[in-house]
Amino acid sequence: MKRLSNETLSHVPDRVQPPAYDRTQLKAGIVHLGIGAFHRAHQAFYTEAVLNRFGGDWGIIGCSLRSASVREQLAPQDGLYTLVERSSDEEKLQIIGAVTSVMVGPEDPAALVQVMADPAIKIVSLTVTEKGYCHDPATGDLNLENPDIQHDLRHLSNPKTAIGYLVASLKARMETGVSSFTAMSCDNLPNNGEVLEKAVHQFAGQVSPELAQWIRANTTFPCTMIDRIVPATTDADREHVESVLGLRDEGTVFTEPFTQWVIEDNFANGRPQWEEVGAQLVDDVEIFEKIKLRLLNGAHSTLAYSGYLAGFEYVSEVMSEPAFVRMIETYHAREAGETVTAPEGFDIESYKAQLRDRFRNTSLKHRTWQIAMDGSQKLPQRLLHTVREQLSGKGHIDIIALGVAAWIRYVTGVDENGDPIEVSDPMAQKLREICDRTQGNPEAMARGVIALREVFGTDLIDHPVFVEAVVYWLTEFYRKGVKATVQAHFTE
Ligand code: CS2
Repeated sequence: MKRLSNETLSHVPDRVQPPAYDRTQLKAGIVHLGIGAFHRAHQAFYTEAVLNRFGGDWGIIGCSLRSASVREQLAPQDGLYTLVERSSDEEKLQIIGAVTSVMVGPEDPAALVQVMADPAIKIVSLTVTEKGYCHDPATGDLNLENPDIQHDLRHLSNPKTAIGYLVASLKARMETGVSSFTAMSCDNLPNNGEVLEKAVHQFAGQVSPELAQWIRANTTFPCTMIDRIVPATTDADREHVESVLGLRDEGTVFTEPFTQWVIEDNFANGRPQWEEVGAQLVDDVEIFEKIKLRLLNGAHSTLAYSGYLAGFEYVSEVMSEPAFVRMIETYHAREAGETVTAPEGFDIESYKAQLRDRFRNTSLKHRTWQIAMDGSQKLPQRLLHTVREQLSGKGHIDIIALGVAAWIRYVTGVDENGDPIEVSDPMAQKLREICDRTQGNPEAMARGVIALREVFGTDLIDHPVFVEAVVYWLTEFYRKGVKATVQAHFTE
């Protein structure tokens, strides 16, 4: 079967929307670090819409900082891939042409630094996941003990981390008199621009005061709120696209129709007209980010751990179980709902109902296991900040405590049938050791995990209300199982 490419693009059927601009004229103005499925379904989708409307020089050089798999998918296809938007009863296919090439950092780090230092590059954007910031999630400080950060401080011209690449290329720009780019985080972190800025400044401060000063004066780090559910692509997805296109597309991405992007309008060196194609350019992103992280991601993580343990493979399956839906409705109404105030004109009740509908989308195969990844990096901003706010005002924390207990039960690495769980988390080993040591004693297990300062900070360790609530749920899980516990507590 022929591959999708510039040459075969004209063969795609009419129901598939191709790029509307001349790709041969497309130049790159953006380098994106972390070209996974999420970027291809979100920022590249908005940029494609800008190119479709205005043409221009905002093509994207996509970079992988780890494996070569995306390059292998996209290079033979000249960067083209199919984006499939699926609701429960409809699907829309579009070919995205915004990606001009894909680079693999580890193959030649200096070459990537050089590309990032090119004056044509005006924006470097990132989706490198929470752990890619190499920071301490509880304090937000760059973790100077992180072995990859230590490597980058010693070998700045051949970096490994996103932070190292940013500082190395900004240093090259300073030394050659090239104006700075904008560094734009698109990861699911509160104040993601500030997190990135702090990490870059702390790293640059270790390199030279002059560089740190130059970055402070020239580089901007807008905050963004990004939202679109993008499950990992499956073989069945690729086969489906092949049957529609009559061409093989190894790089296809499936997503939902919903999409939202709120961007702080703080760019050092120009930007595409994303506001013309649906993005919101605003002065302050914080409230949007807080609403999304707490109502969407907090619910997602709670559903993922409890749902996985209850035997559900996909989020839509968890949402077919009424007790789990009631649990999330209660979480939305009370715990997360009580800590967010919607901006003027934002109908938060419809937003919550819409979120639950999005989770119910049966045409997306979103695995609970996928969301369960990296809990140690996600829990602080998704659940624990809410706990702190609620505890300070004696608010509800029950379902958050349930979510934390489900996470602890999950990272034991053994499910309720005694089968292994593949726990993917930078702290997996440490977590496993605590759980193994305290096996059979849910209270000791909960206390042992909550003592992890990197995740829980220092204030929750001895908080009697929080600790007691987590111990309660974990004990229930071991006694009755997760599904029966949720059913017992969230029946009408
Ligand atoms: C999910 C998110 O994998 C996860 O942890 O909660 O990726 C979620 O799908 C997106 O944030 C939706 O915008």
